[in-house]
Amino acid sequence: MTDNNTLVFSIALNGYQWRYRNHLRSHAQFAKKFNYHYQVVTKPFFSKLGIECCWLKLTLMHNALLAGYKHVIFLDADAIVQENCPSISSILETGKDLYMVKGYSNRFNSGVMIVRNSRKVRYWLLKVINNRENRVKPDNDVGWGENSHIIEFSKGCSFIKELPQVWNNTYDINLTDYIRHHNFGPLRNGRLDNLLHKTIFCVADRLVRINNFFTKIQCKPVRKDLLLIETKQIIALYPCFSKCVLALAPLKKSIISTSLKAFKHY
Ligand SMILES: [Mn+2]
Repeated sequence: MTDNNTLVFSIALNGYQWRYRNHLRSHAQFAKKFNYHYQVVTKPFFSKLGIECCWLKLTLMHNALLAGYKHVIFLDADAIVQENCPSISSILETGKDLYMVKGYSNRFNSGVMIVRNSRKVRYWLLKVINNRENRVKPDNDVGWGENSHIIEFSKGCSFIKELPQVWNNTYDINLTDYIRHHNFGPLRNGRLDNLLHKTIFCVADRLVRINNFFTKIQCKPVRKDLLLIETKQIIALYPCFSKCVLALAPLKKSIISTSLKAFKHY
């Protein structure tokens, strides 16, 4: 079965474009196989958000849903889609709009997110984004990025479905999986690989600190809305986040304007 109203996207900034090029190629092949629309975001090459650029996955996903995609699949740049990965039609269930897998700490991992467009899920995404400055409970904290908030706000959500580990395998080296995610878990075991990832991670973090330092000494106002600024820049560069290329039924204008009002809180 093919679905031409589905978007597969990934974000690869701060050197991930180069480091994970083979992983990104596997995303494109998967999308092509099922006739999904595919977009990898590789610009701006360096994000001023540094390691916090992962929040862009949520703002861009929200925009793609507003643009009218029926389904949106987000894949972390360090996730590789295997050739045996089936179409998402095999997992979709009535009443379930967000599909994720739990990692080795038994908490949801946001490296693979499959979304069915609904008012509920769009509202939920905005809620998570708008709470990004607020602390999460220690049990839900993973230390950085948006994953902690995803874990916190997933609790008690009836429209979220936990998928089997094959859809985002972060720790079982022997599993015949569909998507293998080389995050900080046991699947990333090469010393050189770890070093490379750490270097990219630290450089991105330092660049942001240096930039913030110069902003301070130049007495420029700190741009708290950097996430919104970069989201807008990316939307201008990549039309699929503002206009569904193959949309059959774009969302009604009234829904879009309501959601855009909520966006102002970014
Ligand atoms: Mn990852």
